[in-house]
Amino acid sequence: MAHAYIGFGSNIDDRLYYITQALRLLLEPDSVSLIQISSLYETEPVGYEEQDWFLNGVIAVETRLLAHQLLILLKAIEGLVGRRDRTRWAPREVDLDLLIYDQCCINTPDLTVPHPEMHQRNFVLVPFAEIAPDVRHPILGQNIRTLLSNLNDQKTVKLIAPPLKIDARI
Ligand code: A4P
Ligand code: MG
Repeated sequence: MAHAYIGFGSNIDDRLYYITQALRLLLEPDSVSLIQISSLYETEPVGYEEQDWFLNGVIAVETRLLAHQLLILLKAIEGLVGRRDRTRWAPREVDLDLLIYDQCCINTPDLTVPHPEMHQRNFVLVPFAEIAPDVRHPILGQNIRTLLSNLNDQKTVKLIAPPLKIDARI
């Protein structure tokens, strides 16, 4: 079994609905089980700034899927939840990013792990540090707590709700 960390985010319409649906679908098959889920954070947009604020969080899972299989599942769920194709960094119904997969370093056209921007983003590191501060970044060699304390990202990340209770059976 592998341990993986997945970032989730949404900044369109009913953000909570999209995130809840996506996480339910992810945990429905036996191949992915939830270990931990962070609180929900409302976050200022990074990159393209003329868009609504996001809801973001991070989950820890245990899975028998290989990293590429997990990515395929994440992309399929984004589609099922209703994500429409737009330009990169555009607003989205739901975005599921594979942040870390064990201590693997993967660099293929479809998949880069660890996620290449995770260590530069408050909206990833704040929820990640809440649930797994001691996880080591396989390339940078520092844990999540240290990456966060060294990060100088001025973007606002506000804690707004406790962890969602996901019932995969509903
Ligand atoms: N891909 C490669 N590696 C990965 C990975 N580790 N996890 C490929 C997920 N996908 C990965 O992704 C484009 C392609 O990346 C996929 O086809 C996959 O094969 P996408 O989700 O379709 O497009 P995107 O999300 O628009 O682009 P990208 O580069 O993934 O952007 P990010 O990094 O996801 O950033 N601000 C706030 N506050 N909160 C946010 O959540 N998100 C973004 C998007 C920008 N600003 C944000 C937020
Ligand atoms: Mg993405």
